Amino acid sequence: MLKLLGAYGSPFVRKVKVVLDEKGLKYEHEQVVPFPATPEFRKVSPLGKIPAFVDGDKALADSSIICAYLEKTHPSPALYPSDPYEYARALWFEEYGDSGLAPIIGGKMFFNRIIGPRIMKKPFDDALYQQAVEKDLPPMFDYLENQIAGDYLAGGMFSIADLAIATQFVNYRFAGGALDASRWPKLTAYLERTHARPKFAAAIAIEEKIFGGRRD
Ligand SMILES: N[C@@H](CCC(=O)N[C@@H](CS)C(=O)NCC(=O)O)C(=O)O
Repeated sequence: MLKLLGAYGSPFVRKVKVVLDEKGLKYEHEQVVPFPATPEFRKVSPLGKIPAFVDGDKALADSSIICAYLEKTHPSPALYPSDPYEYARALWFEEYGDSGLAPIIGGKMFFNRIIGPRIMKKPFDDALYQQAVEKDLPPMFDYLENQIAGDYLAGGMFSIADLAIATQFVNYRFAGGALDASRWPKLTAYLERTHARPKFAAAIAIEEKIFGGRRD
């Protein structure tokens, strides 16, 4: 049995969930909130972060590693381009989402506005939020706008690149972020298309019930 461990609201857990769903796999999804990570959870995720993943007697942590494993164990449909350069570009966009967008959208916006106040009893820091929206993100959105040439970011196919970028923008929306379609028209249309894919839309719909409403 395959098991995904990690909580709704995490862009990294969502990334793995949509990979599992796109590949049509059956799995159990156990909600694990890592604040704090228990010693039991650290046995499968030594850094104490979500997601973790269990396949029978095998355990893995980190969304990128789990997705790479799933591609090897369940190659169809492929979610990584086969051309070497496009494959590497897909990994680059995955990195851009995970290490570029996530600390800003996740840390300064989503965590700051939603998780901190709701779960950690930490007050919302408006200055930090505005810094993300006004200073940090616009050049990153400019970069992405310039990278979108067709429907997808890499290899002319829906791939891990699109998943890793689009999942961050789900948190952006949950945190109250709005994208200016007149400034970033290609990015706006691209995200609408990607989020409307049936598996992505279904994953978002579940979380919308938890994070889509009132913001503290
Ligand atoms: N590189 C990791 C990042 C995972 C990550 O940062 N997860 C956050 C939640 S979105 C977490 O578990 N944070 C708990 C902590 O840092 O202690 C991945 O891709 O899985």
